[in-house]
Parts: sequence; C-alpha cells; structure tokens
Amino acid sequence: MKAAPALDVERIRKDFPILQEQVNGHPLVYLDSAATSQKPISVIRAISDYYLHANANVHRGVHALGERATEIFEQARRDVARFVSAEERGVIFVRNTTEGLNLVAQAYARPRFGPQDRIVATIMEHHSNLVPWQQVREQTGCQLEFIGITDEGRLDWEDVERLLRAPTRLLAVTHVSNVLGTINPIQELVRLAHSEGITVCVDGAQAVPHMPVSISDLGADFYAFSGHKMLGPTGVGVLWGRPELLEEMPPFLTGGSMISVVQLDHTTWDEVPHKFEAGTPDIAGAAGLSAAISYLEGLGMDAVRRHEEELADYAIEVLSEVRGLTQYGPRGSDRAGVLSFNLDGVHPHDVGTILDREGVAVRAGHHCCQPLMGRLQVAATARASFGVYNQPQSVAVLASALGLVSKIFA
Ligand code: 7TS
Repeated sequence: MKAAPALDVERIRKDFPILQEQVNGHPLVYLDSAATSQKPISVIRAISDYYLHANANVHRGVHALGERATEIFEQARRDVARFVSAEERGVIFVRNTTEGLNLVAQAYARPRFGPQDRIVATIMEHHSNLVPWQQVREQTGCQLEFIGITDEGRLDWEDVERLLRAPTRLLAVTHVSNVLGTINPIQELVRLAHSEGITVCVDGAQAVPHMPVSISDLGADFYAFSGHKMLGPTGVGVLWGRPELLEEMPPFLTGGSMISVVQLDHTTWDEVPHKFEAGTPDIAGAAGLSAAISYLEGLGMDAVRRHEEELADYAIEVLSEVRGLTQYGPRGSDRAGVLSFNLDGVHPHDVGTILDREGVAVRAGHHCCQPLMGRLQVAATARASFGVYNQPQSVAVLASALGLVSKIFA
C-alpha cells in the first residue's frame, strides 16, 4: 500500500488565491519559492485586519489601539520563539535575512575582530552571508577564508577541520543552499566550532520555511531568516541572537525606541532585544508573520519537509530523463526542495523565458551566489524550487515545458 501523502495539497492550494492566476494563457505553475513564497489568505487577512482594527504605534501609546498593536507585535515575537525553539529575548525583528546578518557583522564582529582574527565562511553562501564579512575584513583587517565544496555539492570536510582552528573567531554558514539544496550539518559544525571557542552565525533563510528547525538543538549563536520566504509578508525578518552575546554588543541602528535615557552628551540603551529595534517596526508584517507561523504549524513542519523532499526526489528523477540536462546538488536525505539545472547549449535566461511563456515560474541567474557559480564553472543556472502548494503535476508541467525548450533550440 502506498503511504498517505504528507500534505493535502489540493486543500492547501485553495488557501493561496494567487494560484488562480493565469500566466500567458496558462495556469500558473509557481516554482520560485526559494526567491519568495506565495501567501495564504490567512496571512493577507492578518495584515488587513491589523490596519482595519489595531493600527497604532507600538511600545508608546497609552491608548487602547497602542496596546493592541503592541500585543500583536509581542505575540509575534512569542510565536517566532516557539516556532524555532529559541529563547524569546533573543528574537530581534529586522527587515530580512540580509539585515540580520549585517547586524551580526557590524555589531558583533566589527568591534571585536582585528588583523589576528579570522572569519570562515563557505563558497556556497548567498551574497548576504558573504559581502557583510568582506566589509568587516575591510573595516578591521581580519582574515576571511572559505570552506570549499565537493563535486556533489557538500561542504569539504577537510577544509572544515583545517579552518575551524585558531585564529578563527566566527563561522558564517548557510543552513540550506539556495542553489544546490544542500542541507548542511549545522549541529555538527556548531559542536566542532564551539569546541574551539568559535562563534557560529547561521543563514537560515532556506531552512526555516521548509523543515523543523530548533535553534536551541542546533546550538547556533546567531540565526537569521526572512518572513517572506516562509509564507509571510515582505519587510519582516528575524535575527535570533544568544542573549548573553546581544547584551555585550553595541546597537546596530540607533534612534527612537531603542533607548533607555537620552541626554545631550550621553545615551543608554533599552534592554535586549529592543536595543536592536530602532524606529517603528513593521507591525503589520509581524502580524502577517504570526499568521504564517500558525499556517505552517497547522500543516506540521515534519509533513512540510516530507512533502518537499518527495517532490525534490520526483523532480530529480523526472528531469534526469530530459536530454542534455545537468543537475546540481547532492542526492540523498541532506537535500531540500531546490533544484538547479542547465540545458546544454541554452542560456538559463532563455530557459526561464520560454518556461514563463508556458506559465512556469522558475528563476534563472547566479542566484546571488557568484563564487558558487565559479566553482560549478557556469555563469548561471535555471532553478526550480518547491513549496507546500506544489504537486507532482507541477514537476510534470516543468518537464514537458523543458522538452519544448530543447525542441526550440535543437
Ligand atoms: N540567504 C539565502 C540562503 C537566501 O536564499 C536568500 C535569498 C538570502 C539569504 C537573502 O534573503 P533576503 O530576504 O534578505 O533577501 N535568496 C533568494 C533566492 O535564492 N532568489 O531570490 C532570493
């Protein structure tokens, strides 16, 4: 007997109004969730409900709406903490993963590193977990080195063991690669790094939306992710930081909301995490993020992971049949629902454009991973990435559209 499907995708699809769109005369087949996910109606409603019934600024009003807005915002912080099993005091609302990682670079690394120190990242990092460390190198004179990858697309463990020794102070690593789909063994990396006294900063942008993540089990010191990739709205993201480290760090942005006392010659900071939330935050975004978390919790993250793993396995199998198609990334259980590929003799942008004509949305380009493209010896790839609303049928449509691309270029 066949095992029951992990998710009831037919039912889920009814919750996502945008999936009713026609694109170039075809029903939309959305395979670009790694760039941003689509949003269920509950998230869209949570945002409009906030503006309809609770809009006010947070942490300042004595009036009823101010209290409502503050409650919504602080409830979102509790929801995030529960969802990723992390201490609530470490949850900082930022705009996105990129801002979270810049906060760590500028408020943790920059003030404490010098020429004798080393930051280690990997060559599979998104530019958001690479360029901020290059900036710290410029600013402090510290060293920056990179863990390479194997031909299968996994971290090169010899590099890991060689580089995770003094003078390394910080390891910056992605949980899941947005190009290869590789799921890195974060717990093992943290164990190794911590045994050498190295701080670990994890880019969780492609992990939190797609699998159960427990930051406390992983043991990371910093962990960043974006609301918009996990069924939530754009404009809100999370940096989780170990509260003891956050206490010691200077603020990243300064101004209103993050202070305790301001005098003309001196200012003291508010408590963690508020010290890192300068200015009016994205309150509506936080309301939407809470709704996204409820939606994902309703599905169960184990089921989400199983569904996307099955889709990825199926896609790898089906696309192997397409002549002249090269796939990138590892095969095995350490693989998320991201599939990059190239067709012989066809530029990935042309692949993307022709697929779009068939209603199939994929991304083509360097995916903000230029050093990784160099390692793969390509300028760009096409990439299909999956979400809770994709079906095996989405993969079948992709495969047949790719057949069309091959025919056009034959
Ligand atoms: N880290 C990873 C691993 C990512 O995949 C992305 C976005 C980011 C960081 C940055 O997230 P942001 O919300 O701050 O922009 N990745 C992609 C992508 O693969 N296609 O478009 C955006």
